[in-house]
Amino acid sequence: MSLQVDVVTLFPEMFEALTRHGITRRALEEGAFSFRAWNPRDFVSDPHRTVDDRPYGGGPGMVMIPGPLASCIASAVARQREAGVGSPPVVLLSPQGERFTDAVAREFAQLPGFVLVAGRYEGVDERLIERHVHREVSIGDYVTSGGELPAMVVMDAVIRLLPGSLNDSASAQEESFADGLLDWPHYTRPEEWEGSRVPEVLLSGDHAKVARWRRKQALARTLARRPDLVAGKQWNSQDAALLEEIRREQQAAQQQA
Ligand code: 9D3
Repeated sequence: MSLQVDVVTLFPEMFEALTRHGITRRALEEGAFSFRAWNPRDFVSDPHRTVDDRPYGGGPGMVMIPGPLASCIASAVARQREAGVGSPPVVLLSPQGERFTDAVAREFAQLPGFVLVAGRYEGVDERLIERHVHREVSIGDYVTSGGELPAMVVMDAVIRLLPGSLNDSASAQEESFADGLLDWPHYTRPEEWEGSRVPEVLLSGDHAKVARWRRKQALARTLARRPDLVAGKQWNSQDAALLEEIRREQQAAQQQA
């Protein structure tokens, strides 16, 4: 059975960015996952269809009231149960959440389903979180205008890992974060563009040489740009040799300067 994803959001149309385009659209059409958005506004009956109110204790902005969110989450969870998911985790996208990483994406991709809750305004009434949210996830230390884009980031990263997604198994394994290194540089035609040539090794047809060059580039770039990714890593003898070469070359360059 395919992954069941339900999202609670005041802006269901935003998710058409995923359902109407690219790899994620294809995965949906192929049945790799099922998706439904739920709008808390559809769960309120007052004339103004109120979903937010002023914070107790004062201060700027508005807070999402718990009632409509709770009804909405209940419907989303009910749909998951009907689809054969036992009790799905309810995941709130929140600046207070644990960081969303490749490891979390792979964990979510193993589940039968989950419910994402995207907040708007200053946040969500804490009692709703205590009672109905199992996990809080943040995509990083910057401010977005709501939880929708973060929810789509989570969905996109998870969907690409699903079997039956265009980007499954082999290629997903080889990607950046699977082995903890950044990508090597890529080149395509033309061979010379505005005076810059493609590195000769890539034109050599020597596959072993190309593979070695790419691995070395990936190691050098990761060392330079993301030392946090390589700190304390255990290298095999081939990588250790390439790293030693990189260090020697850097020292030589330093002597020059
Ligand atoms: C400027 C408002 N902030 C006051 C300290 C709080 C705040 C409220 C609501 C900040 C962001 C938001 C909307 N963003 C999210 O709900 C969100 C988010 C994010 O902003 N950054 C990274 N990950 C996420 S997940 C959900």
